[in-house]
Order: sequence, then structure tokens, then C-alpha cells
Amino acid sequence: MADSSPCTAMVCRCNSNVCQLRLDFQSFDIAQPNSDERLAARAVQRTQCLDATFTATSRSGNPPVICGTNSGYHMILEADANCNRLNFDWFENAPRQWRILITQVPCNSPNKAPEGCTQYFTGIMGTVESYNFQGGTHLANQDYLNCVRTELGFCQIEWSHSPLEGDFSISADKPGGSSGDNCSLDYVGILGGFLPGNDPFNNPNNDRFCGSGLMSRTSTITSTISSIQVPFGLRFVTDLGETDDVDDLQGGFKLNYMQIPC
Ligand SMILES: [Ca+2]
Ligand SMILES: [Ca+2]
Repeated sequence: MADSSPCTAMVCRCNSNVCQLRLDFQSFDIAQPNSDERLAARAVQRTQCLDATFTATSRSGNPPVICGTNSGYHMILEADANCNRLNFDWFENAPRQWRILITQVPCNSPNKAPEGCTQYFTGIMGTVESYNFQGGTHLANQDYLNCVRTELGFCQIEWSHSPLEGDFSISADKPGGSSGDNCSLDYVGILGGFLPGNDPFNNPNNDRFCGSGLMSRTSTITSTISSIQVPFGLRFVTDLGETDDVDDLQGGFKLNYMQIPC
């Protein structure tokens, strides 16, 4: 590809029975988001992708703009009848390396994600990381769904994270985490979430999580969060920057899931 910014590719479906494009980032390393200190001139734009961006178009709402290190992650686009546009932008001398495997997914494929899912995971257990988790900083201006295929004979999903510091680091509610309507700027949404042992239909305020641990608002101990709502999904929402009164930037999340038999 050309070595001057921008680098644009149009991806056109090979026939009308292609519904989605799956982009697998075999390698993806471009400039990290802005990490300026809280009092610097650009501080209001902390964690925004200022020095490089990857953008893609999708027929039903565009996926988030990303930057940083995203090797091994993927992104799903709803295929447009008039081709989808992939675009890398960067400032001079910013690092840039990528290798993307593009798969055209037929409309009737069992591997096709429900519409609206930016990432799609299969299998009864797995791990989901936020974009640029490897780079150490979550990104601003995100709002996307990570979906998990409900495997045959399974009715429930459980989300949890390791006790390692940093595997859930969304906002500055320290120590510990927060949930429900306490989380309004940056948060992980677990659609239909409920605490272990509780009524899945009547356990309000466990559908959004922020802070530095996945837990209920009445606890200081991390918890597994379950859901029976399909498609199984994890939403990630961040606002336009980081104004928290701390110097540390948060890393995002690395969450494990396990499906539970019916
Ligand atoms: Ca944050
Ligand atoms: Ca934020």
C-alpha cells in the first residue's frame, strides 16, 4: 500500500448474497491515542485518536474509530451494496503497520453475526478485550457491541475477569467498581445482567459497570455477572475524553465468558 497518508481501500462484495465483511487484524499497530497529562493543552482530548486513525464504513451505522495496537482483534461490517471503505490516516512519521484478512460472509452463513455486532465470538468460553487493550489505554468515543453466539444447548452467559490489576479499568471510581446508573460516561454494558443467585428478570442496576472491577454497587469484591438475554452481548461505551481527577489512564477490559447449559 502507498506510504503516504491516507491509505484507502474499497472492499466490494463479490455477489449479492454477501451480508457482512469480517476484518481480522492479523497485525495492527498505529499511533497510540493521546495521553497528554491532565493539565496539558490537549488534555480534554485524552484517549482520542489524534495521531492516527482507522475508520471503516458499514451499511448500518459505522463502527468506532480506532487506533493503537489491535493485533488479533477483529471488526465486522455490514456489507454495503456500493462497497465499504477502509481508511488509515496518520501524521508524518507516526508508526504504521497492519495486515488485515478480509472475509466476505454470506447472508445464510452460521458464522454471520447478528446485525449491529462489531465483534462476534463463538465457542462456549472465550475472552473479549476492548480495542487497544494491548496498547494499555482504552479509546475515547466508543460505543459498540461485542456479541457471543449462543451455542446449541446453552442458555446463559457468565462474565468475569482475572484478579490481575488492570483487567478491568474503565473509570476512576477507586477503589473498586460501580454499577447501574452510577456509570454514565465510560462503562461496560452487560445486556440483561444479574448477580449470581438473583432473579434474572428482577435484578436492576446490574447492566452497566465502571471503575476498576466488575462488581455490584453494594460490594467491594469482584463478581461474576450473568445474563440470559440473547444475543449475548457486551457493550462498551466511552465519552469524548478523560476528565477524571487522576493521572493514570485506564486500560479498558479483558473479560472472560463462559456459557452455561440449559
Ligand atoms: Ca475512562
Ligand atoms: Ca472517558
